[in-house]
Amino acid sequence: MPAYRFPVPPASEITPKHAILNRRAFMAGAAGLAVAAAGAPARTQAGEMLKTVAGPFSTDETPNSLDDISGYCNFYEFGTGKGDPAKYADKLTTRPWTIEVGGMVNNPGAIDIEDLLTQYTLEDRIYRLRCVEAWSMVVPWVGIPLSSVLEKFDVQGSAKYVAFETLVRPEEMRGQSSTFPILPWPYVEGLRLDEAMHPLTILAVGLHGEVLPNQNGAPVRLVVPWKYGFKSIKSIVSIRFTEEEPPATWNLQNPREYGFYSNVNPTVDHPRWSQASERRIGGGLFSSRIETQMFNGYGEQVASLYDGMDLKKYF
Ligand SMILES: Nc1nc2c(c(=O)[nH]1)N[C@H]1C(S)=C(S)[C@@H](COP(=O)(O)O)O[C@H]1N2
Ligand SMILES: [Mo]
Repeated sequence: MPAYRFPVPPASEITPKHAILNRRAFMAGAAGLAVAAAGAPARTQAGEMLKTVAGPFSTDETPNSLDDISGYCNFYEFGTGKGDPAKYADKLTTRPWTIEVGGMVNNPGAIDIEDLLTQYTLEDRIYRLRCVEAWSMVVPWVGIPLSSVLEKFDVQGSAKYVAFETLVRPEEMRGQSSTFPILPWPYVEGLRLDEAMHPLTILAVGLHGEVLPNQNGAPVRLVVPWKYGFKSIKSIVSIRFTEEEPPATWNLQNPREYGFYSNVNPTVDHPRWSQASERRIGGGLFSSRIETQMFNGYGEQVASLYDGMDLKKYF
């Protein structure tokens, strides 16, 4: 955790994109070589400031602290406790890292993490994150619209969904080798094509101006802010376009409790608890309870995607 403790740069200090390339060239020099010789642990990536521009759609709510966001996580590959990912995720090696892209595309291929960090404009997007467990945070992500990353693969006209998969590496992900089976691995998720290509949907590579802490899904995770947190799959290694609705981990586990759509909806309760309000993490024991907003507050942007759909049936 302390490895990720860095100040957020004031807007005045955000430098243009060419600067990151210069800085990387520098890192690949003296400092970079020393690190490479030592085996380049994932940790060396942390602490690097990402050069970003202000992206659209940010909420003006105050972001949660880096401690809150990186200390209170759901990432069952590292255990079921909220503190387990922070304790155990530093074992994960995040280089080299590629996402395979295939299925119904004309140009199947792969995305290399270094290309993601250097060949795209990285945007600051402060989004609400609402977990299905009725807590929430405000996270200043650094990300890239998923649509702009996927366009070069040339999606076929008959594709209707996008399927995502997380890494399986039990040697580094202790939850995957637990004697008590936590979930079937890999963790999988899916979106309808229009949801995946919506401008709010991003691949996040950082938060608070730094590369992602491992426990938040390094080196690259999905963020779909109008859906419950479990749709925002972490540490992605595969993206495939499909004609059929793809499997989704929590929906497979318990389809009565977790639907495929999982849009944040205060009027549709979880069978075991209310979804009308949420506890905003931060402020310790006295963290405040606030009303949950339809589509997590992003209704203006996304409500039209669900015109004519019964959201109680397709929850
Ligand atoms: N691979 C994977 N992705 C995952 C999860 C997980 O257990 N494994 N948990 C999900 C849940 S339930 C939530 S609320 C968010 C939490 O993201 P955060 O820990 O970065 O806040 O990640 C989601 N993505
Ligand atoms: Mo969640």
